[in-house]
Amino acid sequence: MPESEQLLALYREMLIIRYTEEQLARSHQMGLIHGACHTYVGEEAIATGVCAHLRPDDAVFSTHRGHGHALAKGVSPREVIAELFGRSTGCSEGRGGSMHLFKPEVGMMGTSGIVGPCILQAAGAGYSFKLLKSDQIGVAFFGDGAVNNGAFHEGLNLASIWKLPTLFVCENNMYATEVPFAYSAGNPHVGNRGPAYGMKSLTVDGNDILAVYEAAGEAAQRARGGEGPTLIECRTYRTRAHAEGMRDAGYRTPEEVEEWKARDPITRYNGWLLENEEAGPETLAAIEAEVKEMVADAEEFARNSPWPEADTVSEHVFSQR
Ligand SMILES: Cc1ncc(C[n+]2csc(CCOP(=O)(O)OP(=O)(O)O)c2C)c(N)n1
Repeated sequence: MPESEQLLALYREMLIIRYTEEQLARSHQMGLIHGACHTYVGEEAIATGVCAHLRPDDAVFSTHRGHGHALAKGVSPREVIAELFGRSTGCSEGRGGSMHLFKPEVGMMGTSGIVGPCILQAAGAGYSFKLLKSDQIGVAFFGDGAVNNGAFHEGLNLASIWKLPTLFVCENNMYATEVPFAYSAGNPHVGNRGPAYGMKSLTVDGNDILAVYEAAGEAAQRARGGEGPTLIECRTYRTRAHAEGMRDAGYRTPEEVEEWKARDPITRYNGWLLENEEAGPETLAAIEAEVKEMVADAEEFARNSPWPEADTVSEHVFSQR
């Protein structure tokens, strides 16, 4: 069980992700976001619980639904929102948008519009760390839509035979765009695929921050201790449409969405903190107010930030090193 201070830090981090995503959804409706915007609403416990065990020199490789990963890994709401607004103050200087959130200084090695390769990149990072004999770890976040991609097989097998310090975190939200995982997978479980690769595997309730925290802590410790990779399946649900502006009907029922909203990870954790007397309502309300203000400030900062200068267009195209 985390210490009291850490319990509240987890709550705060989930709120940073939630409020940033809700702000981004509003900004998208206002036409401020250029390019796609896939929000992480409903899945906040996963990035929060995993990244709580990571250091800035650990490497995270993410997906198209990656704002939460970037925020939990230490990219600020200002840098994330400004990046989606295409402004020069964004973490990728406004050149990438939602699917190119990079900040190597804190180990955020990129979100990506391509489903699957983050699994191989995280295995590659694990291989580098092993060669360097460091205790850093590589982490891949990916959806259920990635696990029947060849990258999953190749990445997990390689990590297993070379005992790479890598965490493979599957965010199984039951759908890949509008395709139910139960339809596209002969084996509709992810967690039980680990043993097929000779790999430790865990399946957790991805809407339970403490369950994710515990599983990720165990996996991170194994990786740092040279015991190899772990596959973690986190069962969860996205409660907004696949991407902002997309229709959200025909492939799932409103009742199913409501059922999952009732299992909201933040509301649930709020109740747990109160019930277990880890915090009083005033403390939690103060955290909420502080985070709301932080996100409002980030939006204003982003909106007032300059666009990249046109004559810098060819910068950052080739590495100077
Ligand atoms: C290699 C590749 N194939 C297909 C797509 C189109 N695509 C974009 S998002 C998506 C669904 C991904 O589902 P999942 O991995 O479960 O993540 P989720 O959106 O549910 O978080 C697909 C198929 C893509 N971006 N890349």
